[in-house]
Amino acid sequence: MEIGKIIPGMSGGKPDVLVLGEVLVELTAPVALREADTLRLSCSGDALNAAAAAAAGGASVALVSVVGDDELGERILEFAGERGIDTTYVRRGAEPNGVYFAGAGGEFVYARRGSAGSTLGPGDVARAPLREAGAVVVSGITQALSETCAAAVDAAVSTAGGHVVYDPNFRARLTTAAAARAALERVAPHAALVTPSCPDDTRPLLGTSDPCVAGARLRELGAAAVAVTLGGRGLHVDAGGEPLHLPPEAPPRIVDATGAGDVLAGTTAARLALGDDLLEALRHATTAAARSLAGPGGTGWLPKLRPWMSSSRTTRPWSPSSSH
Ligand code: KDG
Repeated sequence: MEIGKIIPGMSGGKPDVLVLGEVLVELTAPVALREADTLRLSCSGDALNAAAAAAAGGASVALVSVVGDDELGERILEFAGERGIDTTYVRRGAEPNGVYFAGAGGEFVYARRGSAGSTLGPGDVARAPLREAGAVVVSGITQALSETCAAAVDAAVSTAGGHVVYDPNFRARLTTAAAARAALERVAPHAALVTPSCPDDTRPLLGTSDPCVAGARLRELGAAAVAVTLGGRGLHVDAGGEPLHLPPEAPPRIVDATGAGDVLAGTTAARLALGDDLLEALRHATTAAARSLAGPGGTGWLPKLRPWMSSSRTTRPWSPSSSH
């Protein structure tokens, strides 16, 4: 078994952030998929997008994953390395990499069953420094890929020594609402932060499109804090006191919204690991997520974050009308 490339100056050190999950080959059409004859090839997947954002957010980051032992696997490792992600804990597998096709009409088609990434398991987690990392990012997508992936997430969250950041990321093409809800219930008690999107995650997983109710239900399930993402309307934050509304930052321009939630989770994990409090971390993360919309593909545009300077946005107590 060959393990991925080592980033000079970083390997051997303990990463601030570990991100678990599958990296996907991303094929994007400039038109609807049914009409497409040319595709742009890049690399994506929630784990890679979150890891790239965490690195841009100032953290040292390592990916825990499996990629194919082929040319596309090489490309993934190079793509990750160029974004400052340590791939020491990426195993090379005999299976091909998972792929998704994205069309201009918002279509999203997977070819990932039996992929290298879906063979990730508890053994891969055991080789990674889970106890030492300041934060660990896991997602419902990873839990939905295979039994071994679900077991890897269970092992990671119960071993993690730092903040567990969990994005439920419900995907009806990968799992059922009942299975995803059970997966969420296993992780929530370990989570420092859960980042469901409303209503795409909250309706199937929590039976509500109300961010206040979603936040409260996740806290009842054991999450220490919840940041419900409201698309262009910002975040609803419930950390146990009075819930807050964090307004959005205007994106410089909108090129591609894919992966904005991953950028939010990865940046928040980075900032928590580096010592920010939750609201500071989330402010950085909303800035990064808004900027990511200005670039193509799942990783989007990820400039390095500067320390939080803006005083133009304020947090205010949550009221139902404040999200509209
Ligand atoms: O938010 C979109 C991303 O999550 C994207 O990278 C796709 O990882 C993905 C998935 O499995 O749907």
